[in-house]
Amino acid sequence: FELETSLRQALEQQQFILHYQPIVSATSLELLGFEALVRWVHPEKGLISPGKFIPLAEETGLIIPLSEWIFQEACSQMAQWCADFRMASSLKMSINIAAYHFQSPQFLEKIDQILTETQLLGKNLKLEITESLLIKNTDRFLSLVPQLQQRQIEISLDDFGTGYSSLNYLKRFPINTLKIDKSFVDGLDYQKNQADVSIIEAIIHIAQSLGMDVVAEGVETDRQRQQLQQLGCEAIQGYLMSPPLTSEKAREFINRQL
Ligand code: G
Ligand code: G
Ligand code: MN
Ligand code: NA
Repeated sequence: FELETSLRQALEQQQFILHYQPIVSATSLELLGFEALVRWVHPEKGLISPGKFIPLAEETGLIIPLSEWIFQEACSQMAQWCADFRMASSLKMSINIAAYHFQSPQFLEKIDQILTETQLLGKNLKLEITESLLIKNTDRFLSLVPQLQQRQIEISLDDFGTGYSSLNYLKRFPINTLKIDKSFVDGLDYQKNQADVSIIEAIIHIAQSLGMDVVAEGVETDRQRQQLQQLGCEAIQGYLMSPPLTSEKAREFINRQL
């Protein structure tokens, strides 16, 4: 509860920041967008990773105001880049969506409000949801989809393959992008694990046949990048290209694209 009090204070005192990790083309390395990743800059403890405080925020209900702040911040940032860089209008900002936030009745209304305020277009936004969120909230998802599509907001399925991936779900749900989990990408190095190669191949085939794109996460070596490219994966994200970056560093990353 001590941490809960400080989490509440952290929100009031704006101790959260977003980092942005580039997502690039596997072939040309051209920038396609960023994934927003939240961090807590604790006055004494320094940077705290979301793995440590998101679960607590979920238990305490603080996840809603925190998620709304994340959404607001990521959209303002993207709108700023769109205003400053011509090429940024083709980029997508991916935001991780927490289950409670997704379930909140004001979810869509709040998105609309933020898009209006920031003047960001829906086509510059992508929502990252996990398989477990999808499976526990299928009705909610299906009722939101037409509204999101109307706004050209896309949806990625995060950590794909690690949860209860049901192929039946994939067929039924209009998801734009599958994010292949790092655990499979790890196995691509040095042919360490033939099973991982086969799984990635299968995921890419399924995605292609259902008209979805694929992003591979946690790409750390050029060998992994090459293999992914050969397997037909169009987009990659990982330390090979860049770790999550501060707003300033992400801006420099965009600048280098020009
Ligand atoms: O960036 P990092 O590796 O520390 O992220 C750890 C976990 O926290 C990841 O599973 C990621 O999806 C989650 N996470 C990071 N940023 C956010 C965020 O803004 N919102 C939510 N809901 N989860 C996040
Ligand atoms: O669960 P999700 O995919 O949203 O979380 C992404 C997490 O993976 C972030 O915490 C990010 O910091 C981390 N990450 C991104 N690229 C790499 C990478 O190449 N290697 C490792 N080990 N972690 C990465
Ligand atoms: Mn993610
Ligand atoms: Na992931």
